[in-house]
Amino acid sequence: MCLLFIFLNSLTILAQTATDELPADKKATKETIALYHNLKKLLNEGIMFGHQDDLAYGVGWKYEPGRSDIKDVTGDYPAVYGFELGRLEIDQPVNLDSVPFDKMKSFIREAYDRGGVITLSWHLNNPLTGKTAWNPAPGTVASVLPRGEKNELYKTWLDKVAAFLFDLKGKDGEYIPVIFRPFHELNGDWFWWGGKNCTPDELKQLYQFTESYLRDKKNVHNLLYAYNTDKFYSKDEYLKRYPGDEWVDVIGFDIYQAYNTASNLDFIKYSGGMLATLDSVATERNKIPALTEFGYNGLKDSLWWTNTFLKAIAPYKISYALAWRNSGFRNVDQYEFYAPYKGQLSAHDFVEFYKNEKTLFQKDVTKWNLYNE
Ligand code: BMA
Repeated sequence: MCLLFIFLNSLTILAQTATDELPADKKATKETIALYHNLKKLLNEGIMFGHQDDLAYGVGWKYEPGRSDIKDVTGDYPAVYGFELGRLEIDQPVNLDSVPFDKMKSFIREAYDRGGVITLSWHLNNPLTGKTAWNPAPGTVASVLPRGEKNELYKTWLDKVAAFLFDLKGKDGEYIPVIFRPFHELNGDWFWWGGKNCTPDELKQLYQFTESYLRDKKNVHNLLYAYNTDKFYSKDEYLKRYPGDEWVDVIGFDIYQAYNTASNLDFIKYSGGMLATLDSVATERNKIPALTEFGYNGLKDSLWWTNTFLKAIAPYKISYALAWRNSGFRNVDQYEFYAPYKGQLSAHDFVEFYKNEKTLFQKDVTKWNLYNE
């Protein structure tokens, strides 16, 4: 009896610890905290499928209300919806992939109303040169940090991000929680914030400055923060630019089936190694692991979803996997799509992937009521 009491008591303590646990933003809204807890719980249920710009356009269509390539193929929406803020900072009405920001806000509200998860990336321009995110001019990160010549400019850019986030509200006026994924692929050399273009310490300061400005100065409290590398080869490399546990909620990396992971077998092998490392970092640091971007452009393998992708991800605990955007065909040889569309070669197999018990789509997560404890 007494032992049973102690056992039940310790279970209660464990349960309390889990629900008392807070994300990086200790003042996060209750919906954001609920999402944070539920994402952790869902790690035991399966992997949510996500798709960038899913509601905005697909292969051969743009801005058709309610449409989604994923829905065309499976009858259901993805569980996670990625959108992109690039060019918001320079007051453009449309982002760098031609999605109008006002439409983006409606898509976000629509996805949230269905109980979906929202994540935002930001390919922000280079503040030092005025060129794009892909302009790795030396000294850019230093120029953005406090006392740098572009710090004031950068703050005005963050003001615009904050204004965008304040405009995301649900039906009861609550702020819509968002997984914010700034400075992604931060170990690669192609973005001004990445790899050899700044020191690891500068990147950490940039991440921390950005987060504390949004959270503590602007009082944005509907964000979970994602730390996001590209491919990596060791735990040390993965953590080299990590800003610290107190700044991060979600940890992830991006991987495409291309270059040195172009074959199915290499993709399974390399992503498996990275996912194993990610899982162990997530467990040690109590973070939410995610495959923050993935894709096999053109999907030229009719069984890719079950024979390659599922084999690559199923052994691991991952909150979600976000397929990159279906921008479509420019001509027969020039195309960009990472999810199937109706009639596409891998569409049939994608339905099998959808039916697999490991994968979660909109209908699965709606039941979980992710924004309530
Ligand atoms: C890249 C490509 C580009 C796009 C950019 C930002 O991976 O999809 O076409 O402009 O992401 O979304």
